[in-house]
Amino acid sequence: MRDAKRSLEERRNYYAMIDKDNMTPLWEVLHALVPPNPRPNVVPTMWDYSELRSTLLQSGELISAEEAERRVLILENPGVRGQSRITQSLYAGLQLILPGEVAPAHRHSQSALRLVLDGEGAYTAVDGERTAMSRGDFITTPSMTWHDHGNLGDEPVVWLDGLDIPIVQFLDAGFAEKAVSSSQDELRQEGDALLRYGHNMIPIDFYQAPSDPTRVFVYPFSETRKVLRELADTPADPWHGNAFRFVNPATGTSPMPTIGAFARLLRCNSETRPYRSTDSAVFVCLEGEGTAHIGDQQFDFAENDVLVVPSWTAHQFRVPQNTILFSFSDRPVQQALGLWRDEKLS
Ligand code: 1HN
Repeated sequence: MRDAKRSLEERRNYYAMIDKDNMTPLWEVLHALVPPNPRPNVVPTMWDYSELRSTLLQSGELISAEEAERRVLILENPGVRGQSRITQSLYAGLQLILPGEVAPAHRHSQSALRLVLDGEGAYTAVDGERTAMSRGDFITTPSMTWHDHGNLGDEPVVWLDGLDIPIVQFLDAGFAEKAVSSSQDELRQEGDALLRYGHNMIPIDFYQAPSDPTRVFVYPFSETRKVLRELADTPADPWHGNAFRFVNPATGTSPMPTIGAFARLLRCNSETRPYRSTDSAVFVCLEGEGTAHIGDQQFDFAENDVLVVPSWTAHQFRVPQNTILFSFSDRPVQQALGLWRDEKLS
């Protein structure tokens, strides 16, 4: 029989030898490379908006939106600090814009969404059209669209940014450029895109591929809320509640190819059954409150709180009142690649 200790030493020497040639043995890492199921580094977590609001407002005294270009506190998942990501594949941050401020126009390969959380009076312009931002509005800024923000009102405005930064980084496919002027010229009147593409009709010769981003760049919360509220007493899915995915109305697919977005109403005194899927998700409470069980952790959440559900982590929600949750994830990427899986438990 061979001496196991000697054989270990032989192996180590061998590894050191091949290391010089930029090689390494697969058998030492195979199980980590190809795990039997997802082993996310990101962890379940929550940001309590009521606790963080004043901290965020303090950043307004530190730097202007103009100087910062975007005055944002990045929400870094505690499992992967230093990587500017909230999940393995997505970035999120809380952006503050004060009255009179402008966040100058630029564009980049990374796709972005905004979910308006706090304050009235701000706008976002996307490719020459402005939209006023109201609480709960879901706004898209697809890849390479020009965008700038401003606050015409008299109160601070805060929204959540979600971007596919880690995906674009992983693929080394990022480009960005600044516009010559900080605010875009208005090319179309406000509301044009929603009228043209978002009311059960689209222009007669307009066709898009399933991966093309939506021209409807604002999904007003007034409309989302109306749907959810008016259907609140209809039968709910035991795992999802009354849950919907946002779509590009011209294709029926995700508004942007890399980020999927969802909204659900969980009925008063209900509990969803445990569920898991391979797309790590970011949830935001827009109305109501409740308790989220995510893996072995429990979070009491209220309006504007931000929660992370890591990939393949069983989670369920319990709510004492009608509660509306917005969420986003990389689901369309996984679905396009044939990787997405989910499981309805118990
Ligand atoms: C960006 O363009 C915005 O337009 C926000 O508001 C956050 C983070 C990284 C790169 C670009 C915005 C961003 C960003």
